[in-house]
Amino acid sequence: MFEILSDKLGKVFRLLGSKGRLSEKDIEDALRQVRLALLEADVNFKVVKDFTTRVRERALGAEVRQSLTPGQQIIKIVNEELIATLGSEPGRLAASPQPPSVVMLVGLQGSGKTTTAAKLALHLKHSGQRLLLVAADNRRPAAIEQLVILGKQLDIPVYREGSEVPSKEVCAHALAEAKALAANWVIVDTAGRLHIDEAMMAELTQVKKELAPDEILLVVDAMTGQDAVRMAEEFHARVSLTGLILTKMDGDARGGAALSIRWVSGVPIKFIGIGEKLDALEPFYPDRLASRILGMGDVLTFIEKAEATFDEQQAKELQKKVQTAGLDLEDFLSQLRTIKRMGPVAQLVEMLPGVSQLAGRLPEGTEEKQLKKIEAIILSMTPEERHNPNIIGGSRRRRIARGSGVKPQDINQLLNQFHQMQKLMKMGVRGKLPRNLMGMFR
Ligand SMILES: Nc1nc2c(ncn2[C@@H]2O[C@H](COP(=O)(O)OP(=O)(O)OP(=O)(O)O)[C@@H](O)[C@H]2O)c(=O)[nH]1
Ligand SMILES: [Mg+2]
Repeated sequence: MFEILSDKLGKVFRLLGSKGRLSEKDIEDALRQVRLALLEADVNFKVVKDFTTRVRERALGAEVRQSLTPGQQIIKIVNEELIATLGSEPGRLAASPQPPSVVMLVGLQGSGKTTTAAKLALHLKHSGQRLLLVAADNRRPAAIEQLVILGKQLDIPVYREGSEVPSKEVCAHALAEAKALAANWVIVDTAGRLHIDEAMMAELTQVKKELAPDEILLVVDAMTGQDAVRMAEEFHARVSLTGLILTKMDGDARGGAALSIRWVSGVPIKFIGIGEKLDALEPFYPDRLASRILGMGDVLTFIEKAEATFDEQQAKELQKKVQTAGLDLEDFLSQLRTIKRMGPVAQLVEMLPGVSQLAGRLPEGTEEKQLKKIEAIILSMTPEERHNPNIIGGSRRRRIARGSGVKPQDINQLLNQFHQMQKLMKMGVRGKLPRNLMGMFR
């Protein structure tokens, strides 16, 4: 969903990262690009305006100017402000102190309420909860059947009555049934309409009164863009929502709804639906979505892992070296060994943005082999060559190739990768660690 936006932001950041010092103009230019990218992604203009104001204030402040890696600092600020826009808290359901906890799902026709009711039930069942699903959509008999079928698939009981019984009564009876079954969560599917209208709101208000739900979640189709945002505002004004579930996040919409809805409506996003299957529901983590949008994949997890392995002192020394003398192949080798200590390369590579695709094309074990090869080459060099690879000419190359059992071209390739990595390292050691890895598999 966020590919285009991700792509555009990636370009802006690469440009920023390639500069040592940033002038005010560099920052303004970058911000203009970020703003355009967000508007093109259909993000609400007020959200864009607010967001860029916050980022500008911080980007022009001391935090960035005093930093040795201003490009990185700006990415960090964008990431943090993006998280703030998405709502800093991860999505969680409020449980009632007196079970059962009641979740009421509302939304327009076709937004995914019935599917989401089943998904949510499965999600809670996985964490050991006892569920009751309630078919309170009596607008058409098929809607009741749909939930009953889903309940059967999941082996979760569904409370239903005939479609002539008013929803309000169905709900009252369902609560009694939940107590009888000792269910601690009740999930209620309600009827949707094509448009918000009085009849719909009146019915929802009645059902709400009957249920006294702990959560009233609006199910919105993320594919509908800014309509979804307006919908959330309107529903919230009428029935006081406690949260949002964005469905069809697996679709190819531009992502504007997801990015605007929290900020505009003030209602937190609690879950996202990412497919038609019943396990395609995820709790909403603003930080994860932000890093996905910034094209950082699971880099944060990766950096944490790397930091844990890479001892603090070693990292500092390396950073100092990069800023003064530059990095040599000895450092490259020690970094390589650190990476090896971090575990199976394939698993690490999967966490890296863009690389997982590449890794998918490599035959199993290739990365490890590649690492061994690089290690052999560097070990066949003299300390002088490792420190200053520029002196490696034709005859030295042949000698190293013989010593490590590779072709002279392999040495060229390694040296090219090393130069690329050197450039990246100059932009900041820690944040760029994952990219160094990438360089080696190119
Ligand atoms: N790709 C995708 N499809 C979804 C998702 N959630 C729901 N759907 C599909 O959206 C369609 C409508 O889903 P329903 O759950 O029937 O929607 P509803 O809100 O209950 O609809 P009404 O009861 O008619 O108001 C179905 O085809 C679902 O499979 C999702 O996260 N991703
Ligand atoms: Mg339905």
